[in-house]
Amino acid sequence: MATRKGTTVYLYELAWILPSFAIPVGMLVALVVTAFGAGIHLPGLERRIDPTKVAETPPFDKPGLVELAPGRYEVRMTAQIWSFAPREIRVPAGSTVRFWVTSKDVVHGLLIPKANVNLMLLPGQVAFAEARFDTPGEYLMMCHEYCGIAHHTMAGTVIVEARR
Ligand SMILES: [Cu+2]
Repeated sequence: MATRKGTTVYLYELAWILPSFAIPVGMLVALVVTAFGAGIHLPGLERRIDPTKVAETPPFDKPGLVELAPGRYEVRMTAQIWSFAPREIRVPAGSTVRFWVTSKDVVHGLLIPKANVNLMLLPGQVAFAEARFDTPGEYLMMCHEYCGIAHHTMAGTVIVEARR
């Protein structure tokens, strides 16, 4: 009897010990896969500019859309209370757009739900995203980090024009 009881306790113990090892190992694997496989990481020093001099620092001294090649665009964008510059971007359907964005003042966000763009914009930290716009129409860009009293008005548009 004493042996059976002892075995039962051991099995219950094992049922807790195994997950207590498996869960942290699983989390570590997820961390390694996202960091090295998906390239997700914390903001680094290499893309940092002086947040007080964003307006003078290229390419953010001239915010706007630049055509790199046919169908390939780059937008240099700044976020400030409570707007994006440029506020409107026009590209033909089928274009790939590279977004380089930073904030001039407080923490903002850039969310384009229909294009799977989701960036946190820290002052002076240059954020990057690339998106392809195949379907003509208007794509809402909005700030999704609360940035003050008029946060809800901070929005812009990507207009994707049909090719003729
Ligand atoms: Cu905001």
